[in-house]
Amino acid sequence: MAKYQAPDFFDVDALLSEEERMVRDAVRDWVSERYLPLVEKAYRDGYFPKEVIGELGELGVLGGNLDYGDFPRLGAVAYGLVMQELERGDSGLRSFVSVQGALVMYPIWRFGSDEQKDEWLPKLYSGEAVGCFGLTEPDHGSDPGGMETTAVRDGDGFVLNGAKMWITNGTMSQVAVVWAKCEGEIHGFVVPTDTPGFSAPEQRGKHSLRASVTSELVLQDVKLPASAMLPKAKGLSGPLSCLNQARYGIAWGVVGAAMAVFDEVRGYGGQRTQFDKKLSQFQLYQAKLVEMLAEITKAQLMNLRLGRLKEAGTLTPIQVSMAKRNACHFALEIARAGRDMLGANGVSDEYQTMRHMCNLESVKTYEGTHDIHTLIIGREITGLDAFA
Ligand code: TGC
Ligand code: FAD
Repeated sequence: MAKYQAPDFFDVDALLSEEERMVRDAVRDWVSERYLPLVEKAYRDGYFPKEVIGELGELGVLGGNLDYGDFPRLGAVAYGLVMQELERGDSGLRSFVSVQGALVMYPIWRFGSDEQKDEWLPKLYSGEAVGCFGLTEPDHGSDPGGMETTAVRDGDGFVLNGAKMWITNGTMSQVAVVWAKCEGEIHGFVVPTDTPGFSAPEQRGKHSLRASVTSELVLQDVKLPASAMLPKAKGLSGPLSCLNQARYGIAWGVVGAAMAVFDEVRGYGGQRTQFDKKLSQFQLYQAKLVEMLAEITKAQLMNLRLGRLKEAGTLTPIQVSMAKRNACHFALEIARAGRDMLGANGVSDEYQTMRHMCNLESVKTYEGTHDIHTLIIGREITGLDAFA
């Protein structure tokens, strides 16, 4: 495979600190050397290559953005660059890290008790334990506020009943953060997955994110002590705050996938000859490359600004919605165009573009679909709530 040449048309590199570049380059090299040789087989056979989990811990990317204990903390831009590089490998890899850090460690860190933090954060940070986040249900995806999973008080503890669906990492997790209604109010629960009554059957048959584990969570009379509830989360804003963190990572991540596609088709056009000319010499081929690079460049700049706002503590959820929506839309458009530009080779798994394209269909859907983010931003612009 030719060496990866990351597109950086506006020299965004020059706007990064030396430390940010070092973190990015370390993950970039790890993805090239360690992960890319594994991913096509994993994708074809439909599994997550678990052997990388401990290495991700050693790289410091699992919850690396959290200010906890002696974790060496990554700034928001460095964290975003890590997501970009991981998703250059595969959206399933970035998903694993997003869920672990933004959707499992973050709620425990932000809403958990000291005991919950001490029990789970170090193990999740190192990769010794894997976690999942159960919000979506079979009948409640875009509308999580309608969830039907219940937590009923039982003596000093709770009994959980219900079902979650499309849960990343579910089957391979040791801990699940499960959202349920208790006396009509949404609360989060830290559920060890060996608790009797809890099971997480894997959902097979995906055309997308095949190198990622996706599962149902089934909760049948799952008895938990009072200490399992996240004490500081109450209402839908609890899980939605976690989504802000994960959506931030996605906005960066999908640009990595788009950058990988651009690199592949730029290289291909310079090699492949038709009508006695390189494909790259045809105006239509060039126009497609230009569209790709323009959207990648805009998204890189948007992400950098997003990250600096996050570091300043002024980033709003609406800004995250705009970045997630825009980046996913254009990354998918770029991958679809790239697939076409590779001709028949574009459907072969000797090229990575179609894998990215198929993955991005999921990424556009999860963490709030394109439509849902449109309506979130529309509500902000107009003051009128399309969900009410
Ligand atoms: P709404 O009335 O808008 O809000 C209810 C309460 O929540 C507050 N809130 C937020 N808080 C923090 N961050 C946000 N982004 C927030 N958005 C809203 C809001 O202020 C209110 O608070 P309070 O105190 O007044 O109660 O509620 P709604 O029911 O109308 O919500 C609509 C909507 C569309 C915003 C929301 O439900 C939504 O975002 N839906 C999309 C669902 C989604 O994104 N699910 C993702 C599941 S996890 C996942 O996909 C993981 S994939 C990971 C991987 O593999 O990488
Ligand atoms: P629906 O909500 O049924 O939407 C279907 C269509 O209707 C979409 O096009 C949507 O935009 C549109 N629509 C819905 N409401 C409106 C409206 N008001 N106005 C206009 N259009 C609307 N969830 C988790 O909790 N944890 C996870 O780890 C997780 N991982 C996932 C991994 C994968 C691979 C996938 C595919 C999903 C994952 N999800 C996870 C679930 C994901 O968050 C949901 O699929 C997503 O929120 C959309 O919900 P839905 O699939 O029920 O679609």
